[in-house]
Amino acid sequence: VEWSESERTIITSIFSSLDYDDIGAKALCRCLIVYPWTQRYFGGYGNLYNATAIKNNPLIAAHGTKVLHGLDRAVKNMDDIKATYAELSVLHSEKLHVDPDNFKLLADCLTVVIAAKMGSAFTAEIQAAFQKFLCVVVSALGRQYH
Ligand code: HEG
Repeated sequence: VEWSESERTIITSIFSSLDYDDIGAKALCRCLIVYPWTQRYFGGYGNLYNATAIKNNPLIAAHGTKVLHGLDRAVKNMDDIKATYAELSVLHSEKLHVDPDNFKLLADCLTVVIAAKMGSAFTAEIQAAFQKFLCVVVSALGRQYH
């Protein structure tokens, strides 16, 4: 994957001003509410009974933060995201048995949450760079499935 200087700047600047706790929790909550079948992987996380329960669940919020911090590694290794995520891909495939289609669903929820946060500052150019970045992440996380 080739990155232009402007794409690199956009990705770095989005992540440098990110509130990981807020955005991470909101993105994961949105995924669990909009695509309820994704709840199946969080059986040990307590009450996910409805949208309010999901939004008030501290374990979900903490996991959202963890997932978002997982993206830091891609930001720091933009030229080799595939290798960066080889191990995390194996974990999601062989240990967690997460259907790789779900990576795209969570990525789309993250885009919506960032867009809502940034408002009119989330221009088409920024959206294009951000979605390209997430697309490479999703592809890398799906690489070790067979
Ligand atoms: Mg995953 C664990 C990152 C999508 C379900 N996920 C993790 C961990 C990271 C991570 C960093 C911790 C790994 C470790 O303990 O070593 N996840 C991550 C990213 C993305 C993603 C970057 C995509 C953007 N995860 C994802 C999706 C699901 C999922 C879509 C399910 C719908 N992840 C999942 C579960 C765990 C992790 C169930 C284990 C949680 C636990 O141990 O409590």
